Amino acid sequence: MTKRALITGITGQDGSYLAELLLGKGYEVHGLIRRASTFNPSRIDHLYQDPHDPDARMFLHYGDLSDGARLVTLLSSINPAEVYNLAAQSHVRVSFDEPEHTGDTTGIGAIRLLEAVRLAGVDCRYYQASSSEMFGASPPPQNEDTLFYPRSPYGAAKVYAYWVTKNYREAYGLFAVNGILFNHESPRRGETFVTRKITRAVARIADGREKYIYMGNLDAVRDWGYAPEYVEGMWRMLQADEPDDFVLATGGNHTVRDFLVEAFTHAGLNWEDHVRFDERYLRPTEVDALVGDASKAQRILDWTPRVHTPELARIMVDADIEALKHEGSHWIDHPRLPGYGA
Ligand code: NDP
Ligand code: GDR
Repeated sequence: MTKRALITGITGQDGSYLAELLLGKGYEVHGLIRRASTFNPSRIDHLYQDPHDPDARMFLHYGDLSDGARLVTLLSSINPAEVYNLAAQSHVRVSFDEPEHTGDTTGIGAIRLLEAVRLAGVDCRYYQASSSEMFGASPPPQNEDTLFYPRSPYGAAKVYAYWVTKNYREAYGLFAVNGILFNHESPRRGETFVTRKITRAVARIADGREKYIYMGNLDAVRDWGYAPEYVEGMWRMLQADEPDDFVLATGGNHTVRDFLVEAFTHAGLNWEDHVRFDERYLRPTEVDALVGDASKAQRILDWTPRVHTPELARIMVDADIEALKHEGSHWIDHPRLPGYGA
């Protein structure tokens, strides 16, 4: 029988790769999308199927994590075997500007969806997109046993979502898992996250369209992996024998400056000629260093990342240089890396 999955956040970076992965595995995929004055399905355009087509296996539904009643209705009518909660206000810097909205979507949104699963009486497995931002000020390397010490409204909201997911597992026997994912990027990454901001700027500077990029803290250390490999990890968590929580990370240790050097050098540019400081990109409290230890996922899920940060930077620069040739298209995949296992 065809397996049915519901993805919230299907229009985001991860949602688009996950939809692709699940369709490739034969699933029927349902995605939650938000009503906006302009339709924004650019990351999933290539997956679109006319719902009138009898063979269509991807369906989109209007809804919002702030609307609990709608979530109950949708869950009852779709009756999915797997639910992936990827929707969130996901930008850490923005969460300081919109703390209440972030708490409502990123934190309370998770319990609305869990409660909808319970009220609709759906027998499903549930994935919560938890984050390394929950570790915040706890020093690296971080794993599933590391103390949470969030440093932003976003991080605090994700801690709430993490605990209610665990609570629904213990209280109601729901197969609910937390994937604690470290930063993962791709040519589809949102344009205001640091990696994509850099690689887009490199392409535009190399092409003579811009001269400078304005940046915040270059000393922050992150563990940047490749998004298609991470969505494979999400899926594996829901296929496990027992529900549990897993860190996904590469274990790499790179500063924002390292990423700048790699990206600019790859395009034959000297980063110091083009990078300027702007304090507006600093955060009231910063997360200094996130470096993950994914040995549990390696052992239990047989999940191993292959793309490490320097290669990722090069993939993203190449993709942004290519995308600039087709200005107007939002992203272009790198032909060398069709996805996990390729
Ligand atoms: P994106 O920001 O690219 O995508 C977020 C998605 O959530 C979009 O589809 C967005 O819709 C949707 N969304 C936002 N608010 C609502 C709402 N109120 N109701 C319904 N949908 C909403 O995030 P990523 O794909 O990068 O990340 C996916 C998830 O994983 C997020 O929860 C993020 O916090 C988490 N995460 C991400 C990591 C990363 O490095 N990428 C690491 C760890 C965790 P729209 O397109 O309409 O804005
Ligand atoms: P992060 O990602 O906060 O780790 O959250 P982001 O790319 O925004 O920042 C990474 C680091 O770069 C520093 N930085 C800048 N960041 C941005 N965005 N813009 C700048 O100009 C800039 N200059 C320096 C930041 O201070 C920070 O230290 C991401 C999101 O995807 C979350 O949803 C997810 O949970 C975590 O990764 C894991």
